[in-house]
Amino acid sequence: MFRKAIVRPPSGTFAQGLTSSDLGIPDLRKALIQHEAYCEALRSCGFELTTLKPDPLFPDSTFVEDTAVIAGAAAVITNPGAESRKGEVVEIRSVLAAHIDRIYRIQPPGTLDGGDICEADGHFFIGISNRTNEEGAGQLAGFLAKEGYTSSSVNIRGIEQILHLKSGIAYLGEGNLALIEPFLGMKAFTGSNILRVPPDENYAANFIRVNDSVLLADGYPKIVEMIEELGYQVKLLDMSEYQKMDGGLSCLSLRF
Ligand code: CIR
Repeated sequence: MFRKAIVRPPSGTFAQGLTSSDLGIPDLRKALIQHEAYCEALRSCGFELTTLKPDPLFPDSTFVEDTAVIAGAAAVITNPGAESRKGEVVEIRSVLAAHIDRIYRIQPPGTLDGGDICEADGHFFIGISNRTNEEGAGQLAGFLAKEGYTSSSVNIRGIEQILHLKSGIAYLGEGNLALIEPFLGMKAFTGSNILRVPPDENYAANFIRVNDSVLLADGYPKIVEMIEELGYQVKLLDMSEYQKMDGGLSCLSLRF
């Protein structure tokens, strides 16, 4: 069960963040409304939120998930792969230290973004991407092993349409793992009950299971039906302004 989450609303420099999408410039006013709805959804799922102040020095700092990996009673502070995001970890480290006893840190030349890490019942899939390198993945695997967790890495560098591993996979719980098409058939995922994300709904693959509910981006009815058929309760959130900045639903919070 998750109980706490860290979030950070976008700042006035949000539109200057990194993006590869051609969906247009995000509207900050709308983004803030969407962020508040996201926070409200987390609260309604039983979360106590720590809300950090928007930080204009770091345009992508609303995507807090990339700055740390939580593994039970421990946290691993990342070294984000993008130069402009490296300083985001400083404040996150001190905030997490107030809640979590053991804190590890990915050291250069290792790089790692939290969006590349997907946990499934104590096993961590680690994406090797343009943000997370082999060295960073190896350091994380070592920390996880110390904490009693297993991990395996998945190379996603050849998969063009995604930024992070979790842009294309999500763990629902109870052995159910959602995958976009390029991941189907990969050995790393054998043994799970696979939900195939319809290719025209790829963006919705980045959903989160939070306690008894599943938070999912609005506008993707086929995946909603698949998840509801498995007996989960789905809450929909408008993510349009974050999608413009390559951001998924999971990356707006650090949950523990
Ligand atoms: C970036 O490129 O770093 C941000 N504009 C988006 C990060 C999204 N993070 C995530 O999906 N975990």
